[in-house]
Amino acid sequence: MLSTGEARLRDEDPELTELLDGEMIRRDETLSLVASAGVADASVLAAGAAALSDVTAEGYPGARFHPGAGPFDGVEALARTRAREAFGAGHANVQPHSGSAANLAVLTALLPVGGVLLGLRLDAGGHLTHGAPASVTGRWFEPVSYGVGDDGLVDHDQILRLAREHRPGVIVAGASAYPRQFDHVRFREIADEVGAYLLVDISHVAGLVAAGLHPNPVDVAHVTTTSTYKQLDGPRGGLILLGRDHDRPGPDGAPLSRTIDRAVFPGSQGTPSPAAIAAKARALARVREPGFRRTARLVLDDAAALAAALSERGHRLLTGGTDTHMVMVDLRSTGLSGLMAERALEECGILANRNSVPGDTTSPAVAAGLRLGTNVPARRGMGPPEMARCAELIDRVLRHAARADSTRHRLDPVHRDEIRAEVRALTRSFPMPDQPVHEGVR
Ligand code: DSN
Repeated sequence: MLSTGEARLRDEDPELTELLDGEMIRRDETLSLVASAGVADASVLAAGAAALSDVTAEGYPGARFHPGAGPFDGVEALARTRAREAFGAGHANVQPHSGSAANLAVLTALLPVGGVLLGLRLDAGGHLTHGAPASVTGRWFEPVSYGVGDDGLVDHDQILRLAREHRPGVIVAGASAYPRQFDHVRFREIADEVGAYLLVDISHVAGLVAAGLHPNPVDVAHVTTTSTYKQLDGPRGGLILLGRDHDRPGPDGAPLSRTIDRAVFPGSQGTPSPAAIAAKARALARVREPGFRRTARLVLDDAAALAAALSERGHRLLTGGTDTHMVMVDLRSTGLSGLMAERALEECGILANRNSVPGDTTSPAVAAGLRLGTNVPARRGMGPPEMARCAELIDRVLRHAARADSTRHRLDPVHRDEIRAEVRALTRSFPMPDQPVHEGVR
């Protein structure tokens, strides 16, 4: 039974419907190992598609700049409560439109223009919004970056040395492409020694944190940020969480929570997205359910199995393995760039994105590494045996790609079709979790 909206979409806009149906098929038939990808729960999508799409209400619950926000006030208050409960936070702001928007708001709250920002370098796994030159955070602020040691691990001695030398106003712990846990307590000690604020960005591991399978930084950091779509099975969006420091005075003398809220609205965003906040509220309730924790456990087990199987096949992994959902492959000894590997895998129905690795001399658009993650396979119910199978398929693709025609970089069609069929058989055995599907697609 189609909803009125879906039926009209299908009748009135076949061109768009065909593209959307194509996406449903693509999701089903490809094996996504994109580390930043997740799967929004069907109930999350339903909450985000509800009537709140039409609400315009700047401000916060009980203090709006538009009338008619009663039900939305209740939804935002619920989302804030659930965010606090999910992460043991003293204060939560659920309005950021993304993790990047959350980081930008926090940095503008804590740092003056030109203030020193110490974060992980992009090629060592840092995020654009941690002070990368291409980001506004690298231009408004004075970025200083730390890297990793020869073992691939964050080097706390280097961070301390840089912090003493440059006296940052904010130190960022967290990454987009780093497969290990951060030592939040060590970071806070360094921040306290130099009088910096500590921002921990848990976008990539928020589900593991919520499930209690990864250290929770909320009470250690001054401020913690996350996106909601990677591991929380939520909508596109961001969260800002404050722990035991939420009431202490911020840089402007007001309580830190108020300073952060003002930096989101009116500081860097106008009207929030009420429908997205409803979807966040739903996702934040799900993280407390046993099924969510079981999947988070599987995410970790799958990543460990994938890393072990790739290592056994001779692939070089950054840091030698993983203790998150992420596995980083260093391709420098294979003759393949990250771009070549990504394209060859995609030809076979396997999705994983190219990524810079420490000391990379190629551009980020080419990159010498490949980033894998297990959020999506775990949500499909794939376990360690399937991860061993994935490693075998990836290994075959990369070996064929390394021997491929060096000018065209195309796989032999026979090999490609053979592997693609095996990928299809695997994905057919583990369908995507229940989500709204356009009639006639399956
Ligand atoms: N931060 C980007 C990533 O990790 O892929 C997108 O969320």
